[in-house]
Amino acid sequence: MSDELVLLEKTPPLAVITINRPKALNALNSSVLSQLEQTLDQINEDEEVRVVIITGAGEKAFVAGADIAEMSKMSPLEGTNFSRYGQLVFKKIQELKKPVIAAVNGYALGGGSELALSCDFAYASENAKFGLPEVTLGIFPGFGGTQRLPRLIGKGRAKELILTGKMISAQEAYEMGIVNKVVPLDKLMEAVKEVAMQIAKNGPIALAVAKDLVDVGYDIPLDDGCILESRSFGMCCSTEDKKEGMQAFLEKRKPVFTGR
Ligand code: DAK
Repeated sequence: MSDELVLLEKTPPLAVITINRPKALNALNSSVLSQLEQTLDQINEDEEVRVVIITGAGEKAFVAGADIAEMSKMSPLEGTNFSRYGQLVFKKIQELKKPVIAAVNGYALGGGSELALSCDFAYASENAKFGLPEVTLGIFPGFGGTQRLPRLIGKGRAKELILTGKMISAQEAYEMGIVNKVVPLDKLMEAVKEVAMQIAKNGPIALAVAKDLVDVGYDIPLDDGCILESRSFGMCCSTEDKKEGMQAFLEKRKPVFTGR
């Protein structure tokens, strides 16, 4: 197994990012966050990559949270910096120009749940467990969990999870809308790659704009969101991909999108 804390496996049009600290159940320390940020920057500019998948090394954990050993020693200033940096990295995932899917293959706790929440959507294996146990440690979620979870599943259910710190099964997470699909562990990557390939066939500019419109539009009034949608649609009409997509339909062939 590699010493790298974050692995990147590129098989265009897909890229798989693996958090690789299995002995610590892939807990996120400063070094992991920093390598994750560098990997995201690299992928964002890589035109061969159309869809990104994030998963955890091993069969036990996606990510068991922020690194408790590292956090236990932090001064207030270090804690602030760690928090700001984690939020920045997770925002990069949300704002990546390509769709990002979480393949949750085990424990997704604290910062691990927040990592999955910062992706565009998640699939989980049957053994996966979700939870935000921060309050049991005397802290609270700080990588966006108090903000993204209620937007996804509603305030009441989000507060129940955040305030109890309890763990829930993959099936419960599915019923709440935290994950879109639950499959056996040995079928997880296959299922995620299948949906990723379905997405990767589509126009990359349309994907980037649609992802952004959903995220930005969610937090603004409907009328403003619709204006944003119209203007973005106008911009899309100037792309070669729009011309190619419609031409291909009329010529009864598959489109070849270039992202231009
Ligand atoms: N950090 C560091 N090490 C961890 C870890 C974590 N989150 N989770 C597990 N490990 C390590 C264990 O210490 C153990 O190491 P060794 O003893 O072997 O050296 C190894 O991984 C295997 O774990 P266990 O022996 O505990 O394995 P079990 O199967 O018995 O239990 C478990 C699995 C997932 C139930 C258990 O490991 C566990 O409860 N882990 C902690 C889960 C947790 O509480 N996660 C939330 C962490 S707090 C903020 C920003 C972010 C955050 C908060 C604020 N601001 C910006 C304000 C985020 C906070 C968190 O994520």
